[in-house]
This record gives sequence, structure tokens and C-alpha cells, in this order.
Amino acid sequence: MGVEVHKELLSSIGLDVEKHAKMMGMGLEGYKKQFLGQPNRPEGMKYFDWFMSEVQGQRMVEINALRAQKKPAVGTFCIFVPEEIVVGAGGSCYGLCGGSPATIADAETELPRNICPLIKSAHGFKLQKTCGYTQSADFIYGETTCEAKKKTWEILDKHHPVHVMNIPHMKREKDLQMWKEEISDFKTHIEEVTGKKLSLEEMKEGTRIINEKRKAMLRLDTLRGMNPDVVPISGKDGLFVTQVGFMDDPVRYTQKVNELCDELDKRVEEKVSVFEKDRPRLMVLGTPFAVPNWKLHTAVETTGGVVINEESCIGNRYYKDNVDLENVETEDDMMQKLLDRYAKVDCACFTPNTGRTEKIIQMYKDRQADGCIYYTLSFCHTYNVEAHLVTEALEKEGIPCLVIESDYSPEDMGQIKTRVEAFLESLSFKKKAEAFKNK
Ligand code: BJ8
Repeated sequence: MGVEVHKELLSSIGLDVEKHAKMMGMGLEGYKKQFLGQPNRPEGMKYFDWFMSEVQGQRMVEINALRAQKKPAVGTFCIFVPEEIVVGAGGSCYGLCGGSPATIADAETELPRNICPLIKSAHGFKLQKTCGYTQSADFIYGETTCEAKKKTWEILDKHHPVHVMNIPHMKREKDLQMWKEEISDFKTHIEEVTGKKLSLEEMKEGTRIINEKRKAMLRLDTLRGMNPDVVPISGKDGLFVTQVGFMDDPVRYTQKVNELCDELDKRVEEKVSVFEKDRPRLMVLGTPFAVPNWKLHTAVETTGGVVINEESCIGNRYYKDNVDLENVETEDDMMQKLLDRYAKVDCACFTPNTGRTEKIIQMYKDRQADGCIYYTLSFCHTYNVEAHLVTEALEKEGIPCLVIESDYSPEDMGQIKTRVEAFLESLSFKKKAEAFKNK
């Protein structure tokens, strides 16, 4: 197993090696139980199974080998990080551990109980020193998207350097101007880490790499959802592949996702499904799913439904837009194009955020889905409040939607399953009634 072999390296980055090995053991057990027994999995999932076994082993070796060459390592909890700049500098940009309940009690020694579990989990990983990604980071990228995050950075910074980027909460001209300056400042910060000026060509190359990665992820999303009569991969596997995109080397990852998609293309052509095709097909909307948060997907797919995409930051919100490199001649052009792309992110931290609702309705129609689950992490006020506007608009369109608020504890799993089951039953009934009507 990866972590045992790489003990020396892991201890050199300040990990609590014993505790970490124990947590990894539990994590791998959970993965095996929840993933490996799924029927008829695509062959291409083998790479992602391997990645899981090396997620805190071989991958740590790769990131730290780059650091030894003064290439930056940046950890983040948000998709506003301009990763094109980090990758352009030859470095690694990745999501930090923040999806486990096992670190929350430690976090609560410094943070209040009633804030979102993602923030507490991530903070707890730093206090416990049990995330190799956090330990490897030259700095943690923080942003001002929500109240809980922006105040946590001040505390987290006592334990690990944090660079905070001011993300506006409106998208007026003056807000966008400030945002562009923040992207430039981020680039300067990366140059401080590497001790080297980043050229325009390097930034363009970083952008090409990330554009290709996003394209591959969108291809997977399309294969999962746009063919209503076939389910070539489970929603849980689809989610996991997307989650790996936030940890893996982007070039290798793109290649592996495209290989998986080639296989899924064939499955779609030959109508090879992992589930019976009359299962209700659901879109999941809302807050991100950090590894190992597979709770909702497990609930849906063990009660007779299938998740066909995630309208989430670990999902479509991350890969729906790319940076347009046309006519980029100067550094200022580059900053503008990065801003243009990042300003399309429709996070609930913005007001107004109407584009998100319109997009959801369009996605639903394009995929001929049967229903939505609006999922929010507990105490995420922006997504929780926005649920009212989104569900109201969905109702007007006749789109069934179940709202679920949850944290990382396993305690509400039974309750979630019961609610999902009842929702799926009503969708199945509707589907059958429609089929009967169309006869
Ligand atoms: S762009 S969704 S990754 S901020 S941490 S806002 S869940 S209370 S993660 Fe997010 Fe960036 Fe927006 Fe996406 Fe709520 Fe929790 Fe805050 Fe969160």
C-alpha cells in the first residue's frame, strides 16, 4: 500500500505517519466496500482504483519531486483558484482533504460547531497533520466566498501559510476590475514562491493543459447524461473520476479520462448499461463533494436511482467553461481572459445569481432527466438560501426536486435513504404514467 512504502517522505513533510496510515486504511476499506462491488464497471475505472490506492502515496512523491525543483504546490478548497498559472509555472494545484468526519472534533477545538463540515474537516486535517496534500502545499489558497471560510483563513494561517484572494460577491464592472487585479497578485505570489518570472508562453501552456482537462471532464459528463436510454457508468464512479481530477497530475488525468470515455462511447453505441435503463435519472445540484463524501450517491444508487451529473464545483460548475486563448498577445490579455472565464462561475456567493437557475433548467432539459436533488452541506447559508429561488423556478417548470441538507456524519444515512426512496418511487410512478399515456 502506497503510504507504507513512502513513510520516509511522508514523515519529512510533517505528517503524523501513524495516524495517517490508520486513516488511509479506513478510507481504502470504505472505497473497496462502496466501489469495487458495483456491477459491470468499465475497465477504465482500474486506473482510478489504482489512483485511490496511491492518493497519499505515489502522488505525494510526484508533487514533492516537483517542489524539490522549486515548482509550486498550491492547495485549495475552491474552484476560483487560477490553476492555469500554477500549472504554467510547472507546479501542482490540487484540492485539499476536507470530506471526512474523522477530523471534525479536532477542528472544533478552534472553530465553532455550527459552520459547514467542509471547512471544519479541512481545518481538522491540518491540526491532525493527516493530509499529505496540505502538508505538501507551499501555501493554501483561500478566498472570500463565504463568511466561515474567510474567517477560518485567519486561524488556519497560524498553522500553514494562506494566500487569500478577494472574490467579489457581485459582478459589476468595478468588481471585475478588482478581481482582475487579484488574479495578477496571485501570479506575483507564485513568482515569489518560484523566485522566477512567469512568461506569457508558460501561462498559455498551463491554460492549454487545464482546458484539455476540463474538456475531458465535460466529455464524461455528456456520456453519463446525454443518452437517456443507457447508463454506461454509475453516478458514483462518475463522481469519483471527477474528484480525482482535483488531485491528479492534469496531463495524465486527461489521458485516462479520455481513455475511459472511449470505452463509454462504445458502451453507449452498444447500449451496455450498468443499471436497468428504467431507473429514475437524477441531477444533483449544490455544494461540492470532497473525497470521501459519497453519501448521497450511495443513497441514490442503492435505492433504485442513478445520478447522471453534478451541478456542483466537483462537477459541471468546474468544467463547463474554458479559457479562450485567442488573441492573447500580452500579459494583460491573459489576465482578462482568465477573468472572463472565472467570472462565469455561478457560485451562490454571488448576488444576483440568476444565471445558475437558467443553466440548471437547460441542463435538465438537455439530459431529459427525471428529477433533481438539491444538496447543501449543513450551515452553508448561501446555497441553503438560494435553494428557495432554484426550487421555485424548477417547480414552475414542473421539475421534481428534493432538498437535502446534510453533513459528513453517517447518522442521517438511514433518513436520507428513506427520503430518497420515497422521491424515487414518486418519479417511477410518474414515468410509468407518462409511458402509459404515450402508448
Ligand atoms: S465556487 S461552492 S468551491 S465557494 S465552504 S460556500 S459549502 S459554507 S465550497 Fe465553494 Fe468555491 Fe463556491 Fe464552489 Fe458553502 Fe461550505 Fe462556504 Fe462552500
